[in-house]
Amino acid sequence: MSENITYESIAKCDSEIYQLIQSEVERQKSVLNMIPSENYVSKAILEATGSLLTNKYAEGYPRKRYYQGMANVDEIETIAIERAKKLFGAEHANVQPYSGSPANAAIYYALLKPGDKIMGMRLDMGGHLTHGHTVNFSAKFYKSYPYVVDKETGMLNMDEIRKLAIKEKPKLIISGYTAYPRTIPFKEFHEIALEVGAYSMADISHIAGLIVGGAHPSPLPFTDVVMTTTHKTLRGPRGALILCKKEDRLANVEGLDEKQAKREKNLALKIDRAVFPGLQGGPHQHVIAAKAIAFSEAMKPEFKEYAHQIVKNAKVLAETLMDNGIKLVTGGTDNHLILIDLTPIEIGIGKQVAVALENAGIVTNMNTIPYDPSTPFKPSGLRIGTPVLTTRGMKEEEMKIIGEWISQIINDYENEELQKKIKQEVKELCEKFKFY
Ligand code: DSN
Repeated sequence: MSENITYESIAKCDSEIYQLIQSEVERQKSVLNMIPSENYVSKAILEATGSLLTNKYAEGYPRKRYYQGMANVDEIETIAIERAKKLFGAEHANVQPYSGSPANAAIYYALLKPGDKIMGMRLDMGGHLTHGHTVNFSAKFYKSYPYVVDKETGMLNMDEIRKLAIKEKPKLIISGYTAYPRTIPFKEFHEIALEVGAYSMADISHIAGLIVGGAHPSPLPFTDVVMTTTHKTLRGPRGALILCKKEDRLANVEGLDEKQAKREKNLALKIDRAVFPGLQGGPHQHVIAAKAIAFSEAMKPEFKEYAHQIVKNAKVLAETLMDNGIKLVTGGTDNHLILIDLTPIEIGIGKQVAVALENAGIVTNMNTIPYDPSTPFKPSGLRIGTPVLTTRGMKEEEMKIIGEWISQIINDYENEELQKKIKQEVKELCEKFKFY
């Protein structure tokens, strides 16, 4: 797939920004982008995010707004909602969240009271800041009881997670991660939530594209609330989406009259009201239009192929790395990402290796590994993924080549000559798999 994009108007009005955008276009074309949370969107999505829908204020929801001139954006938002529900098999969808963190904030605001207990995975184990990390609002307004992965295997230990849930009785149990390379047992998480009287929530930001493409089990329809960003494997614009059940199975209606009880039981309404007016103002209608396009792209048969190819590519890449003696957290992958444990080479060298790889045209990110003997600023891991390479059309054959390059750099990360040589080879490979 190859897409031509030009920015003639920006060139005419602001040469400084134009030059930087052009450099970024060149960078994205000429490197192997292996950051697992990034992707390259279609030209249709770029056009929608650059459209004049950005000019419109639209506080409220379709047919319940505070402004006139809503005919087109009401239609667009309604289409986006209906497509999201169909794509994921959800009872209710809110397409307004600006991004993942605000979406998670809205979910907590809808379901919890300040001081309620939440349980998500610890950040340094592969969780997310908004799942209860100490420096984040999620642990300031709520009491966080994080779970960890098993020290031996690097995998989720559902017995331990269940024990913690029974002990702490959280109001919300969160599954979904940013650096976990294995299948997530969403059903088991929901069953634990049922057992302890908690809401179940799945943050599927990383794997939403795999889920709708049939390459990872879905947390729907049973999970109470599901959140995803739209710009990762789902390959839409930068933004987020909340999906939920219509009914709040934990609603406390004691002492309420019929009308109040009906409202209290309405989970969809609680989520919508938490997003707006609870947290956000005017929704970004240009992004909502782009989300609608992304949902439609994700319903096409070729999206299924893409989702399965992401996983096939990651598995071949993981095998190639391990054949070269590279250690992987959990010993492999089931999804789009691989977490490399660099401690056998040296503790705390994630950053140096990420820089060495970037010098060779391979863009990744440093990451903590579970039970990292170093610090988050000097972690011992490297996170890599296959979504962008798959979007560009690369397959198993290319993964073997790339796996060899990454292994060589890791094993000799101070060798600048090697970096230069591989950079040239990377450029040649990228030329064969043009996207923009
Ligand atoms: N920053 C995202 C990631 O890279 O995984 C998570 O929000």
